[in-house]
Amino acid sequence: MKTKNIFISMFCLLLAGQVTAQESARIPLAHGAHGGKRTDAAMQQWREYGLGQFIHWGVYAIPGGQWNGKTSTGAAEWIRSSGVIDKADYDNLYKQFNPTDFDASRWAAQAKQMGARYVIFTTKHHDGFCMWPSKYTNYTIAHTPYKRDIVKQIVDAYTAEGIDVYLYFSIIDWSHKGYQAAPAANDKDKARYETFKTFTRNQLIELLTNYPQAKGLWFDGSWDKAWIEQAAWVDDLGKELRAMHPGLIIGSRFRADEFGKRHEDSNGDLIDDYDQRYERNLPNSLAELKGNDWDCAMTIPENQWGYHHDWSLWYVKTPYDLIEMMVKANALDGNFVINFGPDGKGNIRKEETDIARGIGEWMAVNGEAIYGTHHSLLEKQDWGYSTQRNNSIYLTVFNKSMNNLVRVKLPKNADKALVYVIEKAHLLSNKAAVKINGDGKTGTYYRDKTGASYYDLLIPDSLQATTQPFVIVIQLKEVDKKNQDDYMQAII
Ligand code: JFZ
Repeated sequence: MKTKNIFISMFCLLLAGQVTAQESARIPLAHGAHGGKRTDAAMQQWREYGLGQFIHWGVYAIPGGQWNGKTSTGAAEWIRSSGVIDKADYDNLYKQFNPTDFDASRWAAQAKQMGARYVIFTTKHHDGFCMWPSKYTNYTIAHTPYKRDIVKQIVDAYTAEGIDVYLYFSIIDWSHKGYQAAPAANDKDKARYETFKTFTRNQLIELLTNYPQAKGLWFDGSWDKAWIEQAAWVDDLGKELRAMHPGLIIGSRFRADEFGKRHEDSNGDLIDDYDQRYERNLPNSLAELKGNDWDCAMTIPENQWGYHHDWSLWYVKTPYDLIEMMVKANALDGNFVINFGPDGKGNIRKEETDIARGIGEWMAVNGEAIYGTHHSLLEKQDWGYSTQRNNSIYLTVFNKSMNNLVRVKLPKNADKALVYVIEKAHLLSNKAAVKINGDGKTGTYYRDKTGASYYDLLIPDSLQATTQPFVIVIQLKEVDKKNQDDYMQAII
């Protein structure tokens, strides 16, 4: 009896040991992440964008979420599978796609004014309709009354404005006979799926060949089991595309590793160049990001990407809402991308135009706090978010306190002999100096038990009634602690 128990405990110990060893061991992966964070110039440029524009445009813009008096409350670009329109009707919509009002240079000028540094454009959404004249299918812009290549017009107009172009491409393609969401169950389906793989590869090579100015590919719809199963092939395809297009940027929504893990591989490493999981959803801390690059694509109403006639169905974000999200994203080292869904004639709706203008006006004054900045050394504080470039820290204030002070908490210096002090502060909008409570020169400040110090910045009279977030730029200095006229004080 006793020996049996010993045996059992020994067995358990052995098992536990194995589990721990497994947890810490890295799994050798042929198709996981390849290498660490990119340091090349193309990726560096991507990191500095701060703000981008997304455009969802295709034949779904014609119904605009409504058909024969019925309204779909789902995403307008998904109307084909919403039940409000017959699939056959949807599949014939391209015969009437004739966006005669479309003027790519007008859209590009608007994006420029908004402050967007890159655009992501839907070359092909899940329906499979191609906004470029692909030679691999007839379901393209070339076979509409409009005829002209829309992707080319977008690429040319945005590039002319100095806005980098990224091509959105859906792996789901409801128009292709070989497309399947589930893994092939028999040889016939397998053979069909092979035709779809060839088609997908051809189209991607075609896009990079036709539009060499494109900086990257923004993949979508890659969650299908059938696609996930093709990990090795997809990985090879990615390598092929990168080889033909140096600097090409691809997010984490393209491929899975050989164990079917997406975004992060089986070792927890980010697959490809940036994390695409923050869709309509912002992270809350740097810690959860694990140092990875990331973008956040955001809709203006909840989950509407393509044009929808009736925006009264949802809360519509204001420029203020979007500016706050954008600043937060940048304070956490991400890019923020705002989606536009033009209508079937090629017009950007008034609500979106007004939002673009509102954001653009703010960016024209405060863009320095966004472009090329990264998270600051300050922790998150109640007044808003902070970003940093070199020695300048940008405090974007969203919450003004009743006493018109911005209390800034500076971290404890790693060097015990030193403390951080705010050397100078000014308003980004007009460069006017911002007063520091007490005497900024001698560094009167509060310090708490943890060694953190606090400075109060006085909000200038001119801004005390503002309804807009504003930016105060501070410069920190590290000074010898013993020279400091500081005092410990209990503060709220
Ligand atoms: C996809 C599309 O289905 C949608 O139409 C739109 O194009 C959007 C940009 O991408 O939708 C998604 C994709 C991923 C998530 C949510 C919606 N996600 O990871 O949470």
